[in-house]
Amino acid sequence: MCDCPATYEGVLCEQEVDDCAASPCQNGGECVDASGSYSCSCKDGFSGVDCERVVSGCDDQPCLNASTCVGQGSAYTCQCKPGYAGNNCQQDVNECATNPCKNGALCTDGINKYTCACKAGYSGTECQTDINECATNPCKNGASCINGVNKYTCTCAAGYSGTECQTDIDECATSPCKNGASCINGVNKYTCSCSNLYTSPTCQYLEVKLVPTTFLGGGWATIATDISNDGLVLLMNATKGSSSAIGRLVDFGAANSVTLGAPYVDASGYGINNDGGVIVGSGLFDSVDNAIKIVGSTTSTLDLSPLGWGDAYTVSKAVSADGTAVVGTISAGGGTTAFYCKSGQACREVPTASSGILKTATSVSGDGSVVVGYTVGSDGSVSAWRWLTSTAQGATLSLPSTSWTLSSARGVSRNGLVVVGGAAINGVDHAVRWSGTPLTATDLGTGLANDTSADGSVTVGTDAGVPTVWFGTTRQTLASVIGTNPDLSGATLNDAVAVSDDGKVVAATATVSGVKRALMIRLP
Ligand SMILES: [Ca+2]
Ligand SMILES: [Ca+2]
Ligand SMILES: [Ca+2]
Repeated sequence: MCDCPATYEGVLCEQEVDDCAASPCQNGGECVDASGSYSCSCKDGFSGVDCERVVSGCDDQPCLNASTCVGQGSAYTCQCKPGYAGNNCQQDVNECATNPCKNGALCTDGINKYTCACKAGYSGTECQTDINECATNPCKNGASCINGVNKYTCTCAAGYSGTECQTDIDECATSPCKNGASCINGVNKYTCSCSNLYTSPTCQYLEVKLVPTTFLGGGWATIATDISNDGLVLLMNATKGSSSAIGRLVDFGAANSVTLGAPYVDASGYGINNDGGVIVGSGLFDSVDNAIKIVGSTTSTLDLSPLGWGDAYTVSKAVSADGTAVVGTISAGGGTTAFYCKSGQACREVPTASSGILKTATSVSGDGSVVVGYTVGSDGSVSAWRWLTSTAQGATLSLPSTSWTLSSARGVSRNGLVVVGGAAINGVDHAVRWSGTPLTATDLGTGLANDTSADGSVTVGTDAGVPTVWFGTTRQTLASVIGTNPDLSGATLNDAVAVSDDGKVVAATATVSGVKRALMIRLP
């Protein structure tokens, strides 16, 4: 018996072993025998030494990015993770491709996601939200806020400025207040704190006040006749048809009428005392004008009986600042003379050296001790006089030369030392001031002076219908002193009749739309 090598068999070891005998090839694989071995020729779809293994398309791990491979024989399908695409899931899907980011935001592609980098002013995942910059109420002082892109715009309320309207505009910055007035900055306005010389709103104008056309219900002309020594009360006559009434304008304020006691009907006022508490003039009673004195609300006729002129026309022309002395005229039988009535004394006729057919007392000093006026002679001469009531007789005011004629005294200063009036110089009317010791006439230029301040330094009058002011002997038209004042728009100044003791307030009359209107004027 032969001991055969491993790959042979048979009695004589003549036969090679058939290694395919055991059919090692699976799945239909064909076995090919060899010496001591075999090989399998596999059918399609199988592999391995014995064709034992089914061939798969996934064998080469074609699916990328952690996708799942599903083999179908040699074919395969990749089941991609979210965010990938392609047969082998090799492609990172561009989630930015659909432009998901709004309002100009920058899109950054990620794995199964995108990230939006918003432009300033936007928020939200997709930058879809316009941030409301007004939400924090950045606009101050009542401004309205307009929401913009990455910004806000404030529309300021009037009077404010700045990005956030935080600044109160200084309306005083332009120095709108004139004549040294202080300016108070307000909200969208300023207020000028005027000295009492000037009027609001900008203190640009000297204060003036016309008697309103509504005085006594309207339709009355008003004519200034005097001003109280303290400058607070303007006295005026109001006329309408044949009616006349006394009115006053108090401290540039409201005008009111002076109520007459019975039995007076119509009345006119010509003189007022220091504070306006005493008014003198004439009141109609029994069809005759009577010299009256109004103290407070009491009207009385002056008792002129010692003068013996009977039922004459009598008129009070002026009253002393202290209210105790009244001067005026008595007219009867074609003549007129002047009277002087002092409280506690019988009334007297004014004694003067000059005699004539008309003697008028025009003014009296503060304490009633000095009276001035003028006398018209039967020859047409006119002479000014001044009477110190402590003396027996008044003296004619001297004139410097024979070329001066027709002198008249119209006003006397409170201290009695300065007399103003007029005279004809070479036949031309001139304003005159008598002052000094002895009283000496000074030519103030053409015109007529009506009144002067307490010390005689400020004189008012009229030159050919143009109201005039003299500061000392320097003359100016009243209009030029006032300047262009809107309160006098359309007004033509006619006359300046009186000035306060301090020389600061003038009583005057203007014509507005054909109607006379009294006014107070503040001087600088
Ligand atoms: Ca992606
Ligand atoms: Ca916004
Ligand atoms: Ca302001």
